[in-house]
Amino acid sequence: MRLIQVFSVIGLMTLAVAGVGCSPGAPAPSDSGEVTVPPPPPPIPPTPAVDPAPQVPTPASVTPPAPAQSPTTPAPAPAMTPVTEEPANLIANASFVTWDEGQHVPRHWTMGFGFSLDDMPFKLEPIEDPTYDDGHAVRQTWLASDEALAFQRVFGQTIEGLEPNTGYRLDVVAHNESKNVIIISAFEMEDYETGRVGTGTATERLNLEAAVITPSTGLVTYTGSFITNDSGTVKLGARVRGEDPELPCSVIWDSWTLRAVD
Ligand SMILES: [Ca+2]
Repeated sequence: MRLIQVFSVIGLMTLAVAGVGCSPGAPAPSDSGEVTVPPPPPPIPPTPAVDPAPQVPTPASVTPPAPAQSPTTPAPAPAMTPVTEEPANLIANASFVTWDEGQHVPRHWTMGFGFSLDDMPFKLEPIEDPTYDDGHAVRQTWLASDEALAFQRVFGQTIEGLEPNTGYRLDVVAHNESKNVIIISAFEMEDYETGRVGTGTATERLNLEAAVITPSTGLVTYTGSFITNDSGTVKLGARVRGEDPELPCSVIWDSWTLRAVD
């Protein structure tokens, strides 16, 4: 027995020595004392000497030459849907949304210059209703004719910064509840602050009847146009036409829009 054990130990040592240099995963002896050794890896066939393949660029790496363009050829424009941008509305608070506290007229609008509240020939009342653009409108009620009034005293707005000798279009959305015709005129003003009218005769200063507001049963868009004279400051104002209008009468103003015409 002892001899067998000694030989076994020697055999193991021999195998251990023979295993030096092997990978750590060298096989361990099995319980039966036999050692299983994995077969050697098959020999790697020598790589045949092959001439390197010619360097052919792949299609993806080929950069096509840029097309020849003459210096005068404009670059192609990107495909876009043309957008015509409408000029801005030149009237402030055009939809009658903003009223300053304690005021009897919407912000940026004027009326009754020089009158007291008691003797003013017209009055304004705000209307808040989703029927109207931006949910706001204003009802102007005439208690007396304002046809003979100086133009700066009638209801309207003075617009500064207009181009002289330029066409402008006025679109007014309104409901003329009366049986009278209301005229919106454009009138050249010399000065916004003082309300002085422009130079020249009244006829020369009055550009036109910018819009004619005929009686209606609901909201209607009334359109007119005018060409400025020399002044860049114009007042748009509304007056009842006729010497003997049916009074009182009223018009609901929903929005006024003034834009330059190309
Ligand atoms: Ca409105």
